[in-house]
Amino acid sequence: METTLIILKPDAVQRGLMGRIISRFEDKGLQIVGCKLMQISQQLAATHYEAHQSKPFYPGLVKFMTSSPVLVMAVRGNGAITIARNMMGATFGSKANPGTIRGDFGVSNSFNLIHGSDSPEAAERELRLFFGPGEVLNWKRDGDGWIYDMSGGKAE
Ligand code: 3AN
Repeated sequence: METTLIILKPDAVQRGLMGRIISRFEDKGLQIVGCKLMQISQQLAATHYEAHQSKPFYPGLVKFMTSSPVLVMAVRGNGAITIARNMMGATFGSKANPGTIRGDFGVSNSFNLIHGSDSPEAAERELRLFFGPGEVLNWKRDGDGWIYDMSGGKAE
């Protein structure tokens, strides 16, 4: 099972889209194993986006991400990183396909509603940045036997 970091950005929270976006992940069969509303500090934004520090959009990105609360989630499932990225859609709302979160809920390129880790290494790093010890719960979901085929001894 993979766990990925999802951030519902300030525009998603301010526009009242949290419930609808969370529902998409639950409807898909992914499991929420961590969730909290928080205000991202300048320092956390700088660390999270350090790979983008030299990009022209970086100052605006940090200003946006620290401007208002975000909802951070740890989301788990088989192939959760790729599944979540596909559900999010292309980076820019104007380009994202219908049926994706960015494609259905936004038109802006800078205010693009959601972040999702893009690799297992990024997920591990980002989960550690945003969640402290004990904040990601390994809870048993009773419906898993109907979400995954467990007949071979592992989740398929
Ligand atoms: P994604 O979130 O789709 O993985 P990345 O990792 O390429 O996109 O970029 C990180 C974040 O930086 C994006 N979520 C987006 O908010 C912002 N960003 C990327 N490119 C631009 C751009 N050209 N103009 C404004 N913001 C951008």
